[in-house]
Amino acid sequence: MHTCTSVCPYDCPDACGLIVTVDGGKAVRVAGDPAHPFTRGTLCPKMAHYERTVHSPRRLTTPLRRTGPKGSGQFEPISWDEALTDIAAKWQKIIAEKGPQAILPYSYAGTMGIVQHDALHGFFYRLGASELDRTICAPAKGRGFKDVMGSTLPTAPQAAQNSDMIILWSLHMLATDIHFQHDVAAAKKKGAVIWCIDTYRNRTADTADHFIAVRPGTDGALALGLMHVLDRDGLTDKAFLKEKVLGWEKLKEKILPKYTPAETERLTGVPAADVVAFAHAYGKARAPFIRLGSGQSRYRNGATTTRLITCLPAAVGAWGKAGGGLLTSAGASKAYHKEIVTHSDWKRPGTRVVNMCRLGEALTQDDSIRSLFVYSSNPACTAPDQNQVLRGLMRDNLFTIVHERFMTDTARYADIVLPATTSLEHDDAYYSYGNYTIQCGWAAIPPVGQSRSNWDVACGLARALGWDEDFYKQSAKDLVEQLIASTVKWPCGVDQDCLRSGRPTPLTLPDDYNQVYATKSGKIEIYNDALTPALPDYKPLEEDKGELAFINSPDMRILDSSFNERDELTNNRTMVLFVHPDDAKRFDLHDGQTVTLQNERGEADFTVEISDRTAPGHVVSEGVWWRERIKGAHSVNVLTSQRLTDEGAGSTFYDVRVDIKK
Ligand SMILES: Nc1nc2c(c(=O)[nH]1)N[C@H]1C(S)=C(S)[C@@H](COP(=O)(O)OP(=O)(O)OC[C@H]3O[C@@H](n4cnc5c(=O)[nH]c(N)nc54)[C@H](O)[C@@H]3O)O[C@H]1N2
Ligand SMILES: Nc1nc2c(c(=O)[nH]1)N[C@H]1C(S)=C(S)[C@@H](COP(=O)(O)OP(=O)(O)OC[C@H]3O[C@@H](n4cnc5c(=O)[nH]c(N)nc54)[C@H](O)[C@@H]3O)O[C@H]1N2
Ligand code: SF4
Ligand SMILES: [Mo]
Repeated sequence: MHTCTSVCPYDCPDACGLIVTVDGGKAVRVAGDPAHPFTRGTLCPKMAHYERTVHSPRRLTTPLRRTGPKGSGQFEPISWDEALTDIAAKWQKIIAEKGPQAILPYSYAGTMGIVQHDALHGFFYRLGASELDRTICAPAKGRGFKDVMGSTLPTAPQAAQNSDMIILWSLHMLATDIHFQHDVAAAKKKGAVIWCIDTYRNRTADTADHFIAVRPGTDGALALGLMHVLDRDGLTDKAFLKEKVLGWEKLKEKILPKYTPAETERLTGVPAADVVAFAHAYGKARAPFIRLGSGQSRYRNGATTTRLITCLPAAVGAWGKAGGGLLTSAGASKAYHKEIVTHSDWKRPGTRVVNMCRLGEALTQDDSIRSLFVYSSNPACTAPDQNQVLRGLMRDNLFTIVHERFMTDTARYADIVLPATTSLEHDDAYYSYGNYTIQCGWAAIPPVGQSRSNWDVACGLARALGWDEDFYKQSAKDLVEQLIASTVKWPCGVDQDCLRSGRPTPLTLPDDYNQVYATKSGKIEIYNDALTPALPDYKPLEEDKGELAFINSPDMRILDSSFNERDELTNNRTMVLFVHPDDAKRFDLHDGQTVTLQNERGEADFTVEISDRTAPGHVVSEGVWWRERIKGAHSVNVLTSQRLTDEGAGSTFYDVRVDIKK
């Protein structure tokens, strides 16, 4: 029995450090690493028993070939050689008949490790396949921040310990960023006041001192209403605005006058008195800190909304005050030269690019895509417009390969399934997008069954296709070594020995990182003439049909579709719908009843829970569940649309209206 360090591989901002106990080639215990500067020795409930995922009886352990109809889940085991030879032969035929762009890779962040995440990117560029625009998460949030701040590094989360006002803005901290709680608690001890801004009162809101409920997609108006009051009541930092900010006077003159507290209330549903109280608290705080999640960005106005919220710290000069600032996504990935793995230089100009939010459309509008290779993602569950995605996956002339750890909703539709390793079985280099830590995770146990890593699959496919590139003769470990070496470019240096040892490696930030602004003008750009409009204004959502707004928030027990494999985490209580008592009366609904929500894309069944956590006119359901976990097998993504955001071409998962089926 021995212990070793590792990293949580999931698409979670915390990127926790793990201590893994290994006995006889098996992981028997997983704990949080006390030496990790953000994990601080605790894990979330999902990862507390990661060994149950790693050694789950549900693990795929051999390649499979489909024997029944698509989607039936009927397969027979085959060898890796047969699987790779079969894939290469079918692809060569498709390429000869239709060209390489008839092949589409589809992947996201099932693992965040750079090598395994990007392992096949270069392979598909080299093949000449259609490219995938990886937009499913929150590119609109990234763009909205960048519009104002350029490539300035967002504030480190630990800085919030010195804040006197922390705002959890569309961030379900207890589900999605649980370790930030340590910093919030430390600040609270010193007297900080915690605010939470969300569309419904989730369990994170229960931990805050003040809760502001906004109407979905209207936070841009709220930000403008706050700036109106800050200006009106003399609470802006005039010296900071004059010296460090571009465009405040223009915003003040042209945009802010209309956003009176009364108008803000009309647009957002936040009572005018609360708008004023919130603005006064923000304007009077010594060092206010905003931790901005992604919720506000998953609407067609999502980038603009984020852009407007990003103007707030500038208005009060919060940047550069110890404890103040704003954190969207930390910039720790910048420590590595990812191109070592990704090889974007192998892209062929003019290649078709498919937006991953529009997979349903891409597979059904015509049959130009003849093969789909899915890895590190489960689009039959997590992509919007599920009915259209499933129609696409049912196509007889689509050759689908899924590289997975489990028989997911998507794997069920595959022609060939390939078994994937978990993070404890392969080498990788990790970074966090919620704090400034990087770390290597070296394989702790041998692969379970015949599973292979993404990198090994890339090398196997290259061999099967007769490629002789030296690149594919390297091991994942070789690539991790090169990534470690590439960290020399981090401005304050990186302790490479620490990184190589597998221990959590904090990235030192320049002292002035929140006082020097990496924009074209060198100032914070409220006015940005590279954009149309150069001055941001709230863009109301044009309302679709449907009596109710439908909010889908993360569930604490699962992470996107991951952890659905764990029976003990997912049992009971999936697809619960919070309905406000007024709506329950209006639609004659009672607790525990099954209700069907519908819109033009489809319908799904939920169990009603009458609750004042939500507001009248808004219904809420938490989690994206595997189809086998829910009644009727229609998940929330039957209701979501393939519409894209204003900038970044991102997903709009929360921009949904529904009716109750009578
Ligand atoms: N347990 C768990 N952890 C996760 C995930 C998970 O599914 N489960 N997913 C992982 C991934 S991939 C990501 S990207 C992150 C996401 O992490 P977050 O950024 O925290 O999550 P979001 O899904 O954007 O939702 C956050 C909150 O935004 C609220 N919201 C929705 N619309 C609006 C709005 O218009 N205004 C405001 N103010 N709030 C709104 C939702 O109700 C929700 O409470 O979490 C990661 N971690
Ligand atoms: N309705 C609704 N839908 C959503 C969201 C929402 O809030 N609401 N959130 C959206 C967001 S933010 C995101 S990021 C997406 C994420 O959606 P997905 O990309 O589907 O997310 P994950 O559940 O992270 O991972 C998918 C799969 O990767 C597999 N995997 C893990 N490690 C490896 C590996 O090393 N190799 C291979 N080959 N596979 C591996 C896991 O077994 C898992 O089944 O979902 C989106 N969908
Ligand atoms: S909080 Fe996130 S990074 Fe940490 S163990 Fe849980 S899922 Fe992994
Ligand atoms: Mo995400």
